Amino acid sequence: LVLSLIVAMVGCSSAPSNGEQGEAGSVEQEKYVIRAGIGLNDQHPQYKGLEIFKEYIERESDGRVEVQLFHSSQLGDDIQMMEALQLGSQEVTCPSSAPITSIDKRFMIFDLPFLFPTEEVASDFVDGPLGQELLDGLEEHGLVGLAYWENGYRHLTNNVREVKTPEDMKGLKIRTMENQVHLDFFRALGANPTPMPFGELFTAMQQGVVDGQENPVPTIYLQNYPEVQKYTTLTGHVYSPFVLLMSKVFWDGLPADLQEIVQEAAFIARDEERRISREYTEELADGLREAGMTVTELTPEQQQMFQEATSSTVEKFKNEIGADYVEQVLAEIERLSNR
Ligand code: KDG
Repeated sequence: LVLSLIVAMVGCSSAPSNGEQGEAGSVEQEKYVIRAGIGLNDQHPQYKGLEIFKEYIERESDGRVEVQLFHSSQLGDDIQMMEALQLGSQEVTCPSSAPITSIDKRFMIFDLPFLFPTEEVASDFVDGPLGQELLDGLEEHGLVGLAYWENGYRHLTNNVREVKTPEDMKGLKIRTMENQVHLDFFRALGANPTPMPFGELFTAMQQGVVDGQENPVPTIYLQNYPEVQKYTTLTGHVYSPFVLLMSKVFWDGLPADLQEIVQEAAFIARDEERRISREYTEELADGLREAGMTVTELTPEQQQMFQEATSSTVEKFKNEIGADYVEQVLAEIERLSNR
């Protein structure tokens, strides 16, 4: 009786976690838990993508893998979550490419202003050989790049004045992502950039710590920025991809058949996430107007003024990233644009 009680107690306390087997001596297969955390909230296309990722993995693995989702920086900010992946204490995150530049500065190419003419060219680029090369380079830093999802073209919001030209940017305190190119870009426009994790942004705008920020339309709308911001200018200054990352420690411990399922899930969810993101981008510019914001579209001349005012950033970071590499990237974008 004592022996069977002990066996029962041990059985209860050893809920299988990553890579652990079920009860001793049983033929049960190993169980895995993937904790996936993001900064955006559960209304955003990124979270909808994660729901598809979860559903596919849990179904195809027959319950051998459980995927737990955390939004709104519940597990930390982008940089903290990437570090947790490197340590193996979290399994998945999906930052914008910008904070990844602290790991590999070649990711700065995505922060160069006015680089991608359309979303289609951007996604063809990231899904092509140069995008894959960047993902492959993450492995030596303890990260597996599963796929590029879409954040989209970033636009400016602020609470001080309508911005139509670089002149209107003078002195505005703008939150940027934690990224050198963005800082330089906003300094070149005469603004006063403040890098800050995404999770602190809403309160910073509410309390007037910053006057504004820049993010794609779905984020501006779904994170309720119209409550604390009056003006949106559709600058489209940068195209941000998301990078779906997995901890390499965790990946290496997954059996090959589960690795395959995870990779397939990343691609299936990517296609759907991009579709939803583009749909929301189209619909929600009007949503911003309905929510009381002044939404300003730039004329081609005004757009050109922004481009000229930030051309020094492109020149400066070309050398920092590697001139030959940047030339290769520009040639590929040119090729994809002219197909
Ligand atoms: O979930 C992603 C967010 O954490 C963040 O990357 C969003 O673009 C973003 C920003 O402005 O920080």
